[in-house]
Amino acid sequence: MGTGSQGSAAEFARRVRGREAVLGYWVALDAPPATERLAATGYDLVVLDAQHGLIDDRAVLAGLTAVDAGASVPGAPGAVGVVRVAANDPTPIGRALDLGAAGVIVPLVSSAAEAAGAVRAARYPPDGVRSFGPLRSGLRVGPAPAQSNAAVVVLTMVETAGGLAEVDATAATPGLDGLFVGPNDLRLALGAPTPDDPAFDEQLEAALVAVREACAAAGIAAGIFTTSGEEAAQRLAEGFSFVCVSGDLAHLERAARDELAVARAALG
Ligand code: 3PY
Ligand code: MG
Repeated sequence: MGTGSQGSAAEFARRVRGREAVLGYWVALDAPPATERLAATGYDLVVLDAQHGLIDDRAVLAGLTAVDAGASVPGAPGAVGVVRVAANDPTPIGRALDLGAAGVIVPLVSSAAEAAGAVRAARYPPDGVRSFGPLRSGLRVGPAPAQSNAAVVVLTMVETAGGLAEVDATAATPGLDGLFVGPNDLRLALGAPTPDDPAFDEQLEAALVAVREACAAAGIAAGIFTTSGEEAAQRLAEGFSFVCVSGDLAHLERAARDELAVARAALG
């Protein structure tokens, strides 16, 4: 097993709140044996994407269990499981946490008021409105409500026009641990016709500076989704501390294509 504390929710929260670099892997496929292996490779967190990934409630349960299994592989440094929930709603947020997530990434948050709602959904009273029923998290996150409130990490996504316009107020939301940029949606929100239109690079980079500055002023983590180690390294150098490097589906496709090209080259 890893260091134990390295992979615990409380230790992960300490690192995120200290704005230490944490590196994530993005999982969209419901393939627990692959997720287990990915969790043993050295990433600090594995994100299960329940918004766009093929990840329903049962897959969240299987995926989080797989992350914990991977984190306990001898020699593995230990990763925690985090869920990008389907929506900013207390039900999916509470369920992801009940199923054992160390934290949640909440999509499409467009105002400070919406961010405050996400924070409340993730915390038990008196800090929030989470209902008590920690079916799986009772084994490892907290488990007492106050301990769970302290350990669970909440990041809201900046990926809408409203979210960008209110970025300073949102970053200052009490109890929020970080902002997480969704570059695809954010570029569309800036008016781009496609999520990778280079004509909007400059506007996107300006938005990223605004997010980083808002996070720095509020003393919370600045997070972002990237698609390669190279891009992740660039974002870390710029000051993002919570970076999801790349993901399973992208890697599978890339590796399959690259290996095929190598093999086909022999055919001339
Ligand atoms: C985005 O880029 O919009 C995301 O939500 C990250 O997957
Ligand atoms: Mg998005």
